[in-house]
Amino acid sequence: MKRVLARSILVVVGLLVMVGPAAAGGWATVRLDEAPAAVVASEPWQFGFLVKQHDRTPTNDVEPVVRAVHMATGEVLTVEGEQTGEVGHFSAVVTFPMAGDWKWEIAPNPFGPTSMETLTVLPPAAEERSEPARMDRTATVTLGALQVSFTLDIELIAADAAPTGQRAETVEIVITDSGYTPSRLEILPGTEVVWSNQSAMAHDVGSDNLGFRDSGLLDAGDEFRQRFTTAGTFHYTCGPHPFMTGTIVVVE
Ligand SMILES: [Cu+2]
Repeated sequence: MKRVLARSILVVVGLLVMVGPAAAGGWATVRLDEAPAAVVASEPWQFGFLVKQHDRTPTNDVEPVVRAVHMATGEVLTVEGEQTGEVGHFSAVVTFPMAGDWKWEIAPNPFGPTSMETLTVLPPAAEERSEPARMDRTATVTLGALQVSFTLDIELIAADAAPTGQRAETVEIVITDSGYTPSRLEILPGTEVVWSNQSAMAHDVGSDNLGFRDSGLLDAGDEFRQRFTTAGTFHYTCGPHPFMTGTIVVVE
């Protein structure tokens, strides 16, 4: 009899451990004080953010970690947040080592992360010196910028000229509190996917690997658009509610 009782207690303890974080209050959101302005590589960027349990109650009882991944190289950067000011408010300083697109998230441990809108970090401003080597580099950068704006112009003209019927398709995924609908979507390359948050709560769309840019937190009624140009399978998850998952399959 004693042994049976002991085993039952062990089972109960085991269950409690498994539901621990969920029972302790489930989930939290992280919102930046303000949208990032121009963030430049090699320059410290300080920002503040608010952590709210259930997107409602500010809490200091978390250990926020900022995690960023460079989309082209996979380089990872982590920084801890520090509590400052009102309850639930933290700040952090991040210095991105290189320019480019950085996926990033803030995880208010023990709660799951909120993924932030993917950030394009700018290259450091060209230093104005007269050394020949630096002049060369500046010229290359300027040429690159010219090429970019040139390409954009062509795309705009093409979009205007194309008859409606020939425009690339747009497909909608509806976000509700029970998940993404449809949760699995097959599309052709060039299709634009629009996630539309039709729930009363905030959710996000964060690609699991480096598949596509993240949405950042989407409030009720917000949309996030992403065009898929290359074939592949792209899994994504809602940071605050990791049971919400979806898959985009781009078929050739
Ligand atoms: Cu969600």
